[in-house]
Amino acid sequence: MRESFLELRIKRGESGEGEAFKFAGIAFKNLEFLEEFYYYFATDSTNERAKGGKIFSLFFAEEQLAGKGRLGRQWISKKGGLYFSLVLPLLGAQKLTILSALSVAESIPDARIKWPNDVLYKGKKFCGILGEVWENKAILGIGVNVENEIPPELRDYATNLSNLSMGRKEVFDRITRNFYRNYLNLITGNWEEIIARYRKICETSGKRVKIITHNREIVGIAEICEDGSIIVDGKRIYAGECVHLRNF
Ligand code: BT5
Repeated sequence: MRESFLELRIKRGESGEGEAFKFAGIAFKNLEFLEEFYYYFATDSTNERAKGGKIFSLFFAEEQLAGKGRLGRQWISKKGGLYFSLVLPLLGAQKLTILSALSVAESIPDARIKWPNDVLYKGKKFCGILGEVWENKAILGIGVNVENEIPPELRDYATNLSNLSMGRKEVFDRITRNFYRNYLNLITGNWEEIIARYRKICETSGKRVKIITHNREIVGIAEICEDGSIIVDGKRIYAGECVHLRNF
């Protein structure tokens, strides 16, 4: 269902006052491919809005009323966080998701990744990534808890970045800058460099894990493969829930 949300469309080269133009300015500066920036005070989900967008556009919201996680789960998206989705040509959703997680992790000191796409700070999740394929487009949704309060029911495993002195604009600036650098590597065939850095920053590499997929559970030591999939107990897995277990 599409409700009507106030939408501001900013094209490259347009200027104006206010928050929307500040975030748009950062996005246009860092993402050289970007043509259009859509801004919402509130929307259902930037991934949903992005489905109607052109390739090389970005959808940004101050707040999401129906933020989505994977497999129909909810992403709580209160004011104070960053919620945005990029529309890109289809280059393999898995690779783009890996690249996004790496770009976020490289933006925050001491951040780590839990395979495939959770980004952790002090062991707790502060960012989630939702990659979707829609028609001929890859839609990459990135949600980052920056200054938004974490609801009590999530506090055991979720956190925000409020004790780092970085506001939303700085976090957005770093993520988009790193994303563009990594994206150039991807499109120029330099994937090995990305996956090498991903492996280093991914806590799951070499860990004892339990992987839960729709039809099985596998326990063993994890190895991250070249394409971003994982091998556990000799089995290759492309998507699933990953639980880190204690090593013996
Ligand atoms: C994700 O799903 O981690 C993907 C989240 C993607 C969010 C972005 S925001 C911009 C774009 N527009 C959208 O509508 N979505 C994308 P998953 O791995 O399924 O994790 C979801 C689970 O994380 C939930 O079931 C909760 O347990 C937990 N969770 C929900 N909100 C959270 C939050 N704000 N911070 C940390 N954990 C949260």
